[in-house]
Amino acid sequence: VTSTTSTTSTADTATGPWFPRKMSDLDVFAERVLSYGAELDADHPGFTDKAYRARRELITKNAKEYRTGMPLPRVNYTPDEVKTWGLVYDKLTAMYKHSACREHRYIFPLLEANCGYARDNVPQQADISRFLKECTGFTLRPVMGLLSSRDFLNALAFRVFYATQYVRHPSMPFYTPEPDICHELLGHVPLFADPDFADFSHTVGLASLGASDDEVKKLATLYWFTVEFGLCKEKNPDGTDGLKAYGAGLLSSTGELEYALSGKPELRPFDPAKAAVTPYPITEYQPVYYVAESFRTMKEQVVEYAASLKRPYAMRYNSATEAIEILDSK
Ligand code: NLE
Ligand code: FE2
Repeated sequence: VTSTTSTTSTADTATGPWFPRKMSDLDVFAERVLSYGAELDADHPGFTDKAYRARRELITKNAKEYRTGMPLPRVNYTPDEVKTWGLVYDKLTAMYKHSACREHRYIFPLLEANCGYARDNVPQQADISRFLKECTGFTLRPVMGLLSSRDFLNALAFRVFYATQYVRHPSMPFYTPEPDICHELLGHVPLFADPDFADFSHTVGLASLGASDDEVKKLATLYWFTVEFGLCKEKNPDGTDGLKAYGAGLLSSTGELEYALSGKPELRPFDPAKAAVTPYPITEYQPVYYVAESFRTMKEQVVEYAASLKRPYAMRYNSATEAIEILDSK
């Protein structure tokens, strides 16, 4: 049986937790932000900065009010915000040459050519989303701050990536514990233009639909050690073994990118079952990084792991109707 009817309700279904069935079901996520939303947490560097807080509130209001089908909100960044972006941009783009994985290095110049990526311009979600849609079918949506792991992963099943639009506090340009536009645009966006990475993210998203809390936690942890903080081996041009970053949390932090590749932190060979249950801190450099044999093998390992999770029925995403179809329900 294939069925695409659904209602927007947050009640659990008979077979497990509720999950979005059509694109507009994502609209309920807009106001369900965990922390760093309109109200900053007390340990945030901008907590006592009144002007920064007011600015954040203005930018996150767009996300709060965004609904499926609306044009993506454009933000007029202030000269100070552009300055912070430029500082991060200059330092990171210089490091990417020797630290970023091949896929990231390949796509970055295309973003400069097509999406307004430049040291003196903060690119707009609308332009990037249009570009990604053409490359891999992924689109962006604005978000106020951190979503729950379930909501965030569920959206990936719709080939939707939630991205913040505000700029990090100017007092901490080279490491921030929370996502900001530098993290999303410099760290995540390049890989969403890569077809293999897009399919991989989509698979993780599908696996999260209706999954148990325990499974969602494992998938989110796996996501953390790969998409956010993953390292992979890559041959250097001279044939020797090299180590590169593909995790967005590293590719958006000059401080942690350097640290991760410095030989100081513990490196473990990537194993999805192990990574999925490894505890991690969120407000400091990671004590442990998992190293994949290659970007491609990481993808294959995670897809295999996701397939091993037992589901009550098979699901697929229909990109024409932008809905999840349930197949062979038992
Ligand atoms: N630490 C990252 C940065 O400074 O860009 C952000 C990580 C968000 C999970
Ligand atoms: Fe992220």
